[in-house]
Amino acid sequence: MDTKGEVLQMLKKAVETWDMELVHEASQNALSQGITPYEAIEKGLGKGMINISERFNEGLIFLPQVLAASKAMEEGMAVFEPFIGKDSPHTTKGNIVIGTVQGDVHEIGKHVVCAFLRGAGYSVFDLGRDVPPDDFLEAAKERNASIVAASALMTTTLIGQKKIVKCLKEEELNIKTLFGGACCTRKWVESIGGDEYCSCGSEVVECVDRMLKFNKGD
Ligand code: B12
Repeated sequence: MDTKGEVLQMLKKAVETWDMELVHEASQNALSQGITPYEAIEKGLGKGMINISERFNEGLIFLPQVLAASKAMEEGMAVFEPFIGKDSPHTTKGNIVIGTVQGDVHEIGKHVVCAFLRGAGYSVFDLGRDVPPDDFLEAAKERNASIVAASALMTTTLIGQKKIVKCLKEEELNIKTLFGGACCTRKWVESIGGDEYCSCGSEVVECVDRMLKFNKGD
């Protein structure tokens, strides 16, 4: 029987080697060992993706390999998703509209964030990738959202987050904004008048819980 550490390593390796068979084997192994989906995603699959990012940055691998690893990560997440939030309450804690900003197709990190928030009992409406600012606004009104969240992975697309803040402020809607993504920082979010920044999936639930509690106290 593999130890928990070994199974997490297997998940990491499966993404690093974009080995679909290993992704399934390791994911099933994790489930049968009672490893939580959160741990499997953050400490297993996610660690593999971080390693892929580093190797890409160092020029050791190229876009096709990154894409293959991304697919392996998504495949693994799909195995865990049905088990996330199985024990969470059926009543929703609030509606969240999320998407990746216009011009940006990166969405693995956003999927991690969605999975964790759904698991914590929020209703999450994922608009996908390359989403224009107006679409965030319309979806937020339609869904009566408490929070609009947006991911941006590129310096060139960060501006999309600023446009979302502008759109929401123009309509004077009482909706909070939450931003993240590799090139997004707390300083940037403050500079555009956004409400919150969160750097990773494992902290997002705590962050959103805090934001909405603050809302209720208003
Ligand atoms: C995977 C990847 C891709 C995949 C995306 C697949 C997919 N389905 O998403 C593919 C191959 C398609 C791709 C394409 C491109 N990519 Co790319 N890609 C990456 C890479 C290697 C990893 C990103 C990733 O998935 N990480 C794993 C996840 C789990 O982490 P994460 O995204 O950071 O998310 C976590 C947190 O940031 C946070 N978070 C994320 N979103 C949100 C949102 C909210 C609301 C919150 C609260 C938190 C949060 O929580 C997440 C979980 O912990 C990064 C390198 C990097 N260092 O980020 C480059 C990177 C982002 N890509 C880059 C580039 C340039 C491109 C391309 C333009 C390449 C090209 N020349 O064609 C195209 C983009 C086309 C476009 N218009 O968008 C650059 C951006 C440079 C910059 N600073 O502007 C990077 C940084 C690589 C580099 N060093 O050059 N890419």
